[in-house]
Amino acid sequence: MAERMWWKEAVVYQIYPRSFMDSNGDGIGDLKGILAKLDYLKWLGVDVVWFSPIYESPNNDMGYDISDYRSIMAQFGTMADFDRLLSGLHQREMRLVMDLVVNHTSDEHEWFRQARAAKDNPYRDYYIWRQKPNNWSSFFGGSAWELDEKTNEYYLHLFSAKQPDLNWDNPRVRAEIHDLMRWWLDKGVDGFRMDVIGCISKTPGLPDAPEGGKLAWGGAFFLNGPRVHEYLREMNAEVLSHYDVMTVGETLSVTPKEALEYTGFNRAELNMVFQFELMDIDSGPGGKWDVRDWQVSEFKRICSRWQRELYGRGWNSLYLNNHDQPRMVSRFGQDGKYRVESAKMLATLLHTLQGTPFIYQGEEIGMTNVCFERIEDYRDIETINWYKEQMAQGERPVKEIMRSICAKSRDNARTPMQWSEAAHGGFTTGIPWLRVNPNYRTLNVEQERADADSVLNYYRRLIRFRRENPVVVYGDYTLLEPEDETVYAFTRRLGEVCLLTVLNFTAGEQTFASPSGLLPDNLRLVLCNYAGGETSVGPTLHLRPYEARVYLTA
Ligand code: ISL
Ligand code: CA
Repeated sequence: MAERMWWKEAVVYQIYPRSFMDSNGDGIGDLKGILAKLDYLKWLGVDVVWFSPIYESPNNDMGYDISDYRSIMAQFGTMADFDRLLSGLHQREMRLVMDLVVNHTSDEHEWFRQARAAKDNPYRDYYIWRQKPNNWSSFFGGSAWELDEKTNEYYLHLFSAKQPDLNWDNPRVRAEIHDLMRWWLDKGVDGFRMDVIGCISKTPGLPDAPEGGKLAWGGAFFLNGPRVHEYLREMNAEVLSHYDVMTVGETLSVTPKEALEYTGFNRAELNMVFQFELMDIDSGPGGKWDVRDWQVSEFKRICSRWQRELYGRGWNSLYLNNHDQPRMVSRFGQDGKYRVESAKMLATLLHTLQGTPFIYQGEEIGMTNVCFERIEDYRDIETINWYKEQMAQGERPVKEIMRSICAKSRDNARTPMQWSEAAHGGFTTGIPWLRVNPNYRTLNVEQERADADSVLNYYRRLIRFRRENPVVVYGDYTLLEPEDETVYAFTRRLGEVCLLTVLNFTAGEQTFASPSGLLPDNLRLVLCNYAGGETSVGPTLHLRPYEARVYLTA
């Protein structure tokens, strides 16, 4: 069994503060709003809360463009509010993980103001400058380079032009980052989620991407770059190893082998990373907006590869959605007739795989994608830029563009939390910064709390189940029937204890033939998203649409 650690046993809940709870009617979620909901989080049973960025920011990318790492965004509240929130969490025996966005800053950060003031400014080398841009495209469309008119050079921005990339090859930059991390850790925060941390080291010389013409994807020269592990080991030695914290790095396009280089128990870098293989399952060759069908066998193959390859050597993070991704029930389940069943089915997967589960706000009530009809209702820079680009190209009909946006826009996840059937879902007494999903009248926390069979109460049960059964945290993993295109079934074992999860991924009834001889005969049903159902495992299980069952040795 792997060494026991609190962050392996924890369930994490991600809060997107702008959309969680507004306390003062300005339409923007805030820290006092979160404070008012701490008892809810405690009731739900989560151990750790992660806040998407709450630092001072011009909000070009909703807080992922930070202009001061040591102050709280005025719209969200004050440092005093933050201190109350942190102690409120600690009093309730929950921990807080902060978002650390240090691949880039805002162009309004003091470092960048200095850097662009003159070529010989001491801060110039905090960023990455060239007389001529290379051909890299940015994540948010267009070139990854912006001309700074005053000094007549270009700076690199992998994201928007208001998010200049920091130059991690400069030791002063790294020391500044270590300092600000210590500053938050000394305040008592319990760890960091590190934004695009796999992008911090760029290949020297910043070579052109070979394929493509004018603009091309330069990922080969900045994803898991040459010095990223050196920088993370240094950060661990300088900062992290001196505190009892958890860390999770966001690493785009990592394989399990690369993930082990970040998270291996002997590596002294990070505890876990977010992988994107599963999130890319429905993206075609044209990228995320090029939506394609996926197969259950493929889904199982991806999950199983990560389960197998990290077992005993590193640690998995588990997530099915977040603030950048569509709602899991709309994407991997079904948000119509079987919304409740399929949300619970996916929740069962999330909580019985090996790794640390991350719940994204609203997931626990089965919130769905929103699909606004008009582009004016969207707020996300990535969505808006892509829409404009597509319209300018004029190759695709608007309808088709809006269909992709409906499936993939990050705003699907960012519509306000649905607390009650009051106006705007009880999120605000004012006008919300992003429209509430109109289904809030029948899909909200208040109603689900009162309903014993709700998605919400099922999450509560799953979280408790995971806490009470070490096999879920530390057991090994075996996939059953890999080629089955309808059912995902796997076992987890720890010593004599065996757990069996069986999930129907379809809207039809299915049967599952349990592999004879492989399973102990004293398995008993402990969790199910329907009433009734076979309580022990015979040769054949009959599954209803999106049915989920968990069996455990008696
Ligand atoms: O959102 C994405 C897919 O639609 C990703 O390309 C995303 O930009 C990538 O996962 C990096 O995300 C992180 O860094 C971004 C920020 O916009 C995201 O919100 C954040 O999670 C830049 O800081
Ligand atoms: Ca507010």
